[in-house]
Amino acid sequence: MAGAHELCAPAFCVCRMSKPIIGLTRDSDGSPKSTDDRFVFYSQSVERAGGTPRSIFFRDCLEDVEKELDQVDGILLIGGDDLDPALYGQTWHPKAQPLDPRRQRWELALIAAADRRRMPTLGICLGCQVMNVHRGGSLHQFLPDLPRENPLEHRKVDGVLRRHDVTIDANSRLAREIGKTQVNVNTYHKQAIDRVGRGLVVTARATDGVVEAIEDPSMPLFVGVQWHPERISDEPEHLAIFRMLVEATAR
Ligand SMILES: [Mn+2]
Repeated sequence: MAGAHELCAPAFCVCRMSKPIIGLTRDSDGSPKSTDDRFVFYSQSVERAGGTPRSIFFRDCLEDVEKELDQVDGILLIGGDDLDPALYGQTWHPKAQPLDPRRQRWELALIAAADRRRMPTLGICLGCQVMNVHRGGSLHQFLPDLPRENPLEHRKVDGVLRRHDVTIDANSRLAREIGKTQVNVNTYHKQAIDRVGRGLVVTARATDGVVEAIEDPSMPLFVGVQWHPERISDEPEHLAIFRMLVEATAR
C-alpha cells in the first residue's frame, strides 16, 4: 500500500507527522456567489511553510469565534478592503473601499479572542491594520494625501505591480526570523498605520517612512506586515514570514 506521502505533490508537501493547523480568515461568508480567488496564495504559502491551512469564513454569530479558535494552533488575518474609520474616530475618505461590515465585526471579535488567548497571530495588509485598530491605533486612509519626503507609490496603479525596499529593526522578531534588515517587498496598499496601538512597536518602514510592519514583543507571536508575502513566498525572505507563524505554534 502506498504511503500517504506518495499522494502529495512533492514540491509543497513537507509530510510531517503532525502539522500545525493555521486558521485563515476569508473575504467570504462561504456563499457560492462570493469571490475570494486571492485566497489560494495565502493557503499555499501556509502549506509551503509546513502548516495545514483551515478556512475561517466570516459569519454573524460572534460567539463562534471561540469555537473556531479551539480548532486551530495559530491564525492568519488576510488582506481585504478598508476598515470603517469610525473605529478610530474619522469619517470615510472618498477613495475608501468599505470592507463588508459583517466581515469587519467578525474579524474584530476573532482578533480580540485570539489576543486574549495569546495565540500566535500573523496579519497581512488589512490583517495588519485590523491588529492595530483592535489595539486602539489609527490608520492613514489614503497615502497619496500624506505629506512626506520622497513619497513612494504604494498602490497598484494602472495594473503596474510595484516593489520597494523596507528597513527592518534589527531587534525585531521579524528581522530575526527573516535573517535580514533590508528586504524588497511588493506593495498593494493605499492605507497604512498612523497611531500605533497599545503594546505594539513599528518594526519596518519603507524609504518614505510609511509603516510596513508592527509587532507586540510581549506576545508569543503578534506580527503584522503591510506587504503581501503570500504572493512572493517562492522568495526565502517572504516564506520565512509564514514559517515564523507555523513554528510559533510549536513553542
Ligand atoms: Mn508599501
